[in-house]
Amino acid sequence: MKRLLGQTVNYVGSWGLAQGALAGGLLAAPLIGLMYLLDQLAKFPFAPFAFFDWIARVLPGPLVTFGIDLMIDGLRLVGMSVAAAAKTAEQIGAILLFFFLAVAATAVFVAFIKLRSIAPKPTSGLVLGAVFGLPMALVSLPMGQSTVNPAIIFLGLMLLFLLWGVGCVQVYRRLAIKSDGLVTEDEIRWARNINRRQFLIRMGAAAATITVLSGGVGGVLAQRERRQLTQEIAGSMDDSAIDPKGPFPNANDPLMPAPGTRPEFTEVEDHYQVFLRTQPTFIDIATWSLPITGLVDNPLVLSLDDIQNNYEPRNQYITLSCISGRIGTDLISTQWWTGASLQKILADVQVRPEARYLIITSGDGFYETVDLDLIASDERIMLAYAWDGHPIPFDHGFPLRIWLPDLYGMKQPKWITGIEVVEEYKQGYWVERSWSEVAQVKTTSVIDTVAVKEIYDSEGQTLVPIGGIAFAGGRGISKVEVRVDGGPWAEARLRTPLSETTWVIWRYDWPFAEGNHTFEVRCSEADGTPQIEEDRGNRPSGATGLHRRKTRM
Ligand SMILES: Nc1nc2c(c(=O)[nH]1)N[C@H]1C(S)=C(S)[C@@H](COP(=O)(O)O)O[C@H]1N2
Ligand SMILES: [Mo]
Repeated sequence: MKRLLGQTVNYVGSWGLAQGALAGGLLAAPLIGLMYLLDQLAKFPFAPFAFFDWIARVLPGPLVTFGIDLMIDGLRLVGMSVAAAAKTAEQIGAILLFFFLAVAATAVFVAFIKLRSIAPKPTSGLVLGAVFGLPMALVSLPMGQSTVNPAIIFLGLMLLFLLWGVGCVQVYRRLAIKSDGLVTEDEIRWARNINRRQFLIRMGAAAATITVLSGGVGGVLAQRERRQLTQEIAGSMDDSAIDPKGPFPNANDPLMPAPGTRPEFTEVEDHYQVFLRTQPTFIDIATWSLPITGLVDNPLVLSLDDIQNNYEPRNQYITLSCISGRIGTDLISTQWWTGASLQKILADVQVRPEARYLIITSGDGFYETVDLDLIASDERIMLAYAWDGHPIPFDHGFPLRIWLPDLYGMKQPKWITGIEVVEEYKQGYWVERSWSEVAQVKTTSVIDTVAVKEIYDSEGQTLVPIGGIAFAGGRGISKVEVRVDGGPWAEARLRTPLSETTWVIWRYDWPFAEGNHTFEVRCSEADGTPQIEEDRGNRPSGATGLHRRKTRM
């Protein structure tokens, strides 16, 4: 009981917290929806993603990795493709996190009020909105890609948060204050007209309507923008100058992959994606150029045209893989890359003798260091601008990314915005977060399929096609072996790879036997070095161990 304005106010005892949380959650949904709409309309930073990205950047590396691991394990547990679902899961996680923080903020606010026995005035919601919104807005501001004045963005976001706070307190008051304790004439009239359940239903319906409408319109706008950007990117470059990949170099190989083996060539839209932010980075080609500065005698600022036209294009079938992949990974894909040899470009900037490294920076805040000796030793290292004969899609690094044979993706910046030639070594983004400094691809082999349904008879035997991939970075594969139920290793047949830097498709036709069986695969590098069989997790240097598949037949 508390005297306020000469009237008695009576709060529903322990229900207050839950009702505060309910109010916070009820209004957090439309808040999220409206922020999403503003993001699509005027490129406002979307606070749930911006906040999530901020956390991922400032938290200690092991904690971030732990979070990512948890998510990947979760996806695998429910049998989802990590390559396809990871970003979506992350985005949903970011929105849920924001939602629960909003709920928690409201509950804490209510707890504070109850503790102090204050009867909240509607305007006290401004405090709630400011306390929750201010850090969110401040963290979000630098994440936006908007051309709108940052002050306007800040005010716009704060306005939404303040409205949310005021709304929360209003809803809370309506839910938590017993009607006999209402304060103003207005409230008493209000309470007479609708009861608490009706109020909740109406509020819920209104909140849901705003959420669905703003989310839906935002979604449509987002799709339209994606199409627009894709078109813009397609028009940013003279595709006709890029070699089409033509027929596959191994088109005549008689060994057909076992049915169910992943495609040997990954279509661009199916290529796995990994990037540190919640959303891909879009680089506006109208204002983009590549400065190469630092310890050079002839600093250059190259346009995309320069890189494409001044240097002999190099084409290469390339398998790229991610160090976070587990045994049996699907964070691995094979594409046709085109770019300019970094050796040739560096020759033009005239690197000084004392220089030892390149520091490559990216539009999303990512960076990596590349040893100049490595570049000098391999002319294939390139700054790539095309995949499958077209500009690299914006999720994959438009307009420019580097390729370093034999290394995991984490060493290979996309969305390159600058190259500095330096003498001092500096750890890259993921290296700072306790991943491997070298990140050389670990040799791995995967059973994609035990094609029980494709069982067939040949020369008096009944055979089951089994197949998959083997990959050893730039070191090549000489042998793949399969073992059934711990028996002897039997050699699989290998299909000629698309290039010396792609995975190899293998196939083993196994004499069928009824029952439960465990299949295992291992491989050897071109020089005979066997795949590491010891089970070791992906961190810090990439997973090792044998891939197994159990099948009942
Ligand atoms: N700028 C930038 N480059 C990046 C990353 C990133 O987050 N930002 N991720 C790296 C990682 S960990 C991998 S595995 C590859 C993935 O490239 P893809 O998404 O085109 O498959 O990009 C690498 N380059
Ligand atoms: Mo990666």
